[in-house]
Amino acid sequence: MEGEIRIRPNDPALIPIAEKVFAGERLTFEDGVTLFSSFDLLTIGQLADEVNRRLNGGKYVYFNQNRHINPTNICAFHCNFCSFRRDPGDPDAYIWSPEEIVERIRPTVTDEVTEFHIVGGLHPEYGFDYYVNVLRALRDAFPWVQLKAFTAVEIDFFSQMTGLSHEEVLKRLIDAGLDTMPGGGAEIFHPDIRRRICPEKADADTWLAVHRTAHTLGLRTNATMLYGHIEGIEHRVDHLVRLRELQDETGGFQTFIPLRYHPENNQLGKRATWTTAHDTLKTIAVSRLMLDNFPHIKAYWVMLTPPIAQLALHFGADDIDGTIVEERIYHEAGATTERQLDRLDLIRLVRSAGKIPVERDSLYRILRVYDRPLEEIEAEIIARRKRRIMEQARQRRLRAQIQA
Ligand code: V47
Repeated sequence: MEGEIRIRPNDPALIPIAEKVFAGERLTFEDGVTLFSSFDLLTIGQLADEVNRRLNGGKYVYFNQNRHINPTNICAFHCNFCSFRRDPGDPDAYIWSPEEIVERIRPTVTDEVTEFHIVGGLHPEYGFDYYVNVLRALRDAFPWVQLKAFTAVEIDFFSQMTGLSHEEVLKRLIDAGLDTMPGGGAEIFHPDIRRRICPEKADADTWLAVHRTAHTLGLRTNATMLYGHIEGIEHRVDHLVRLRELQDETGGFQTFIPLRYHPENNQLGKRATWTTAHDTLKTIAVSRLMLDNFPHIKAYWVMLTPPIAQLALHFGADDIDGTIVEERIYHEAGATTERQLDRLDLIRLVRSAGKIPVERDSLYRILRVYDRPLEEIEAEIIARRKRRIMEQARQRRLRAQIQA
């Protein structure tokens, strides 16, 4: 029966919200505040799981074979939550040329990798051409890989650097190979918090305007929220509502990724600490409930840790991101997770959470569904890996023979 409550909340404040969820009604700002204020985590999780079932079937979990690339850590801005940025001249500051990037990553890019995730510092002196050339070099060297590159903050920086409009910057990047945009740089939209954690960064209206323009040009993009530092519940809900409004307008967002604040080696860490697993699961679930028009919610395993990412799959998330390879931003800020997982690790992680892994590309086109017995999948992937290693060895022998 429509509107019937099929669960029994322990927190009575959640009863009207549960009614709305089962009736398929949109939740309000006040509902969001009530959800974040409640400690009835299991009810909130069940409601989010119900919405995920409705939107995504509930049985399947997406992942991809991707590779993160951070072309430079030199950054003109000084966001106080960032442990990754460096000033020019710092001993461990770096900037890789487009050719260097291609050579660095070549050994890890198999024909199964489908996405490069490219974000980095806003270099004060390298021009826009450098960033365009990074995309061109990657597109030329690995034409089968989709390029998910540059946050709205980077797009706005390129626009300021060149005097070009956001639209023109995006068009030039699309021409160089840009396929989709990541969701970074959103942090917390509310000005009371934004000016305290990233005063130099594009403001909320600008971040949203860049995504609106990208959607108008046909790009699909993601969105994030940096939570668990000095923001309050109202700031989180305000953030989610603003994203929902833009999605109503354009429909261009694919995935929302709540980013758990990591407090090590950054200024903000003097005032904020690690948030709890309870808060993380609640944030995933409330995001699923508030963002009723977002197709996917991502439990970014490198940030949550694999065990919490597994739990998140029962709290509304339907994506765990990908193989990553060489994560830097979170490891500078205290992440203790692996820097990468291979395809088999991700499949095992999803299967042992009772879900079916689905390998996707950047646009959520389905490439493979791993629903056969796990032993069969393991045997096939291991055999494929052996064949690849043997072929690489054969190539090395032949090259040596020719050069001798
Ligand atoms: O915008 C920086 C965040 C973001 C810290 O679109 C931090 O699929 C926590 O946006 N603690 C970049 N977070 C990463 C990002 C992302 C990640 C995974 C997938 C996708 C996607 C996007 O990282 C930044 C900032 O919000 N960040 N420092 C920190 N100390």
